[in-house]
Amino acid sequence: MPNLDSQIMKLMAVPEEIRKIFPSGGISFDAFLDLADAEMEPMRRMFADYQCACMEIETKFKVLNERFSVKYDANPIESIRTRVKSPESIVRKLHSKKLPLSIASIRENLDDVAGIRVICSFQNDIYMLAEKFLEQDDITLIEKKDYIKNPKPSGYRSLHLIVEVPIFTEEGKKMMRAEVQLRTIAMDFWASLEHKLRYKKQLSDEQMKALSAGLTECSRVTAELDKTMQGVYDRVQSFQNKKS
Ligand code: 0O2
Repeated sequence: MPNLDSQIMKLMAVPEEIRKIFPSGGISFDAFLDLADAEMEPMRRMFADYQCACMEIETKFKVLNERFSVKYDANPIESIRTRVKSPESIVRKLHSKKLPLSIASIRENLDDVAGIRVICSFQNDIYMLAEKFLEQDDITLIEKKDYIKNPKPSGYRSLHLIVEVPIFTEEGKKMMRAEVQLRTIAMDFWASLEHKLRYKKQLSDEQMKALSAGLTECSRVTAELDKTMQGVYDRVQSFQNKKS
């Protein structure tokens, strides 16, 4: 993760047009910069705490992957990515939810400052990993959102787990919230491309509508692909079971 100072420097360079998105009286970039200035050390500690939460959870999934690779001779996890939400994105989210801008408000109101994305080979692996992760006695499930069984209108599919995990620091134990997103390679492929396309600018409503239809169709195709791949995997497993 780039360090906080460099992220704040980046924010300072935000052009005037973007700063204007934040009306006077609401949260502004300048207010964020004031907060960062006044509370630089607590901010640094907060970002470090979220980074630690990402590391704790990433390790838990790495451990599960290792154990399953010994037991089943296959790795359920293709890759894991972690990120701490950027200050800019935090300001935008607080502003869109009309929430106060403070360290306490970030901790209380935002569940996804620490984000962990686990990319799995097959759809069933997602549920198996989620179950084993949530069984761990230091993990508290706050909320589960199953966008695989109930995809979003955009076509977005993933399993989201909002959890609380302890981190052990020189200041003692702290409970941290994090958002874990579990997806297959196909779901990730769709979400990454959709993210890129959706944020292309200067598209008319008609063009946006045409884009939505195409993306919904792509989501349907990737869901079909996941189903077929799971079927192939299940057959391979049954062949192997017959052999042994
Ligand atoms: P980023 O940059 O990925 O962090 P929330 O907005 O979190 O308070 P909400 O809307 O219920 O509450 O959250 P949701 O939709 O369960 O999960 C939000 C995250 O899921 C997003 O984070 C994306 O990462 C992902 N996501 C949700 N819907 C879509 C979608 O339609 N397309 C894509 N590509 N990703 C999606 P952020 O904060 O939006 O962004």
